Amino acid sequence: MASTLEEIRSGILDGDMHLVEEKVQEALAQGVPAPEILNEGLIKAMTEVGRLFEEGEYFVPEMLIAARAMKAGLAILKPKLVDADVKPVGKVAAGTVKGDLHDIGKNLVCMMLEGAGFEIVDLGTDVAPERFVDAVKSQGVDIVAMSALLTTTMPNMKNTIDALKEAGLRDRVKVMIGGAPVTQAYADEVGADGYAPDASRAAALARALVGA
Ligand code: B1M
Repeated sequence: MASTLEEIRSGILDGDMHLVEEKVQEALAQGVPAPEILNEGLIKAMTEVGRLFEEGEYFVPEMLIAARAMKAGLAILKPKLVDADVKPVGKVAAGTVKGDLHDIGKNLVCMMLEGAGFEIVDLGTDVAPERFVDAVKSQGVDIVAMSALLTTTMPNMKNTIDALKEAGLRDRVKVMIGGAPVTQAYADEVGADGYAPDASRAAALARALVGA
C-alpha cells in the first residue's frame, strides 16, 4: 500500500489539489513531522515535476496545475512549519521588470521556487528598479529574480542591477534573470549571477546561488 507521503507526491504529479490537501491533513494526523511532509512530499514531488518538464514529458499546463496542488498542500503546512521553526532556504524578491506586464512565466518561476523551499516576495509586474532596491533594503532578500518578455524591457534588468550597485546593495544579493528573449550571454553582459531558461531550472539555479 502506498504511504501517505507517496500519495501526496502522486497527487502533486497529477495536479490533484483536493487529494493533496486531504493527504497532507492525513499525514499530520498520523504524526508525520511537518518538515518531513515538506521535504519528502512537496519538494520531492516538485523536483520530479521539474525533471519531467525538462525531459519534455510535462508542458506548462501540467506544471501549472502541479504547482497549484503543491501550493494547496503548502497552505495547510505553513502554520505547522512556523511552529516547528523551519526556515526557508532563502528569500527571493521576484518581479517582471519595468514596462513589462507579462506574468505567466514569472508566476510559474515563483511557484517552482516556493516548491523548492524559498520564501517569495512577489513584486508583480512593471517593477521599477527602485522597487527591487526597496525590497532588498527592507525585506532582507537573498535573491533578486527578474523576468522580461519584451526585448524593449530587457535593459531594465541592467538598470536594476545598476540601481542595486548605486545603493551599495549589489554584494548583499544574488541576481538571477530569465524570460523568453533573455540568454546566458545577456546575463553575462549585464552582470547577473545567473540565468535559467525555464522555471524548473530557475529553481535549481536559485538553490545553487544560496548554496542549498
Ligand atoms: Co505579449 N508579447 N505583448 N502579451 N506575449 C510576446 C512576449 C511576443 C513574443 C509575442 C510576439 O510578437 N510573437 C511579443 C514580444 C516581442 C519582442 O519583444 N521581441 C509580445 C508583445 C509585442 C506584446 C505587446 C507589446 C503587444 C502589444 O500590445 N502590441 C504587449 C506588451 C504589454 C506589456 O508588457 N507592456 C503584450 C501583451 C500581452 C498580453 C497582456 C496580451 C499577454 C500577457 C498576459 C500575462 O502575462 N498576464 C501576452 C502574452 C500571453 C504573450 C505570449 C503569447 C505568451 C507569453 C507567455 O506567457 N508564455 C508571448 C509569445 C510567446 O512567448 N510565444 C508574447 C508562457 C510562459 C510560461 O513562458 O513567459 O517565456 P515565459 O516563461 C518561461 C521562461 O521564459 C522562463 O520560465 C518560464 C516557464 O518555463 N522564465 C524565467 C520566465 N521568467 C523567468 C525568470 C527567471 C528564470 C526563468 O529567473 C528570474
